[in-house]
Amino acid sequence: MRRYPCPVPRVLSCIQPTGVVHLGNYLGALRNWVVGQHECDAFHGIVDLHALTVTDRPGVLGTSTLELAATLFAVGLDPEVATVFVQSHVPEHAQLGWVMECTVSYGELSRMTQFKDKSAKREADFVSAGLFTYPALQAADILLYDADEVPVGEDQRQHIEITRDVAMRFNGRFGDTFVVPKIVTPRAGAKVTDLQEPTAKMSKSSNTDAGIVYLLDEPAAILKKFKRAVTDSDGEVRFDRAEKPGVSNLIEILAACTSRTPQQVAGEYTQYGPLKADAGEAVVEILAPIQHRYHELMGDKAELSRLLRTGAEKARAVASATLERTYTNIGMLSPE
Ligand code: ATP
Ligand code: LTN
Repeated sequence: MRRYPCPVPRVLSCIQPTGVVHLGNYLGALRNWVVGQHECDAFHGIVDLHALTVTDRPGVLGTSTLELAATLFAVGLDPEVATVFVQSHVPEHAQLGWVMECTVSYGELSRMTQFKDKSAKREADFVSAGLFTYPALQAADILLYDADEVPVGEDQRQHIEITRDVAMRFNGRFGDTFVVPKIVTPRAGAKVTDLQEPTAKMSKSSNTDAGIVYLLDEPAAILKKFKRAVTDSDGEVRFDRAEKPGVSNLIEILAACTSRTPQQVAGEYTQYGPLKADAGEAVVEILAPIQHRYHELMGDKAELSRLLRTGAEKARAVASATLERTYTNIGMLSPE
């Protein structure tokens, strides 16, 4: 078990460097990570090894990893406070990942809905074995850091459950080694839907750009996307996700950007035009300092690399102790 208990819970969450970060990622998740770093011992990994499960083009993964790192720092993750690291910079992930592959069963992996969905979507495409064993690597990400809590959305619940199961199985076989993490429902972030298709969530993998607000979109593009947002024809401003998904999405975005409740915002508008314009302006305003900081960071790659090196060193200090404990508890022959 962890030797030195922390006074605050250790919380870990990771993000894949695939696709471009959008407003849904920010308002729904990243903004909470920024608040959370001051309340707990926060670890955030950019999981480039996980992205390998669906990457087959050379030369793109490093760039998207760097861009995602700049984004995480730009939204406010403070490298002095939180531990932000790139997964492949901490070789213990791959090493413990193998141990986890030998602890999880084929049957358990076969039941993962993410694997079933993603492999079905890839149809005739190549389905790597890594896509199948992905949850074993994810378990390693979590267990390496003695994480007490893992805040994830509903889609990741199964992967955290499997992590708990393999941790308990390993502890049962080889003695107390891993902290069994709790799944925590993240503080409610805004749910952001596609501006063109307001019943679908805003998603990196959606097929049109017009409905997605990217974190790095220019102000004019953002305002245009809001101006063209799909609403409905009854003309009444009311917060009602089921009946009025488009209008409610605009209300929720504006509320999230201005720290108000959707009901407060809804009460202030009678027409769609001003609601769209104000939601667009509020997003432009909230993204401006983030974009400024992002471009500053991307202009100083040496500094960005330094921040990631510091993160990787902090991460390795914890991860290497856990891996060593794991090998010792199994009773593997030490090279010394
Ligand atoms: P994909 O389309 O490939 O599933 P995604 O855009 O959903 O990607 P993820 O990388 O799966 O993004 O998620 C990163 C984080 O952002 C997760 O915590 C997820 O819950 C959150 N998130 C993603 N989309 C939204 C959204 N539209 N509204 C609120 N939160 C979101
Ligand atoms: N599978 C997750 C990303 C992820 C993760 C993790 C999340 C990889 N390792 C560890 C929490 C903890 C996803 O697809 N969003």
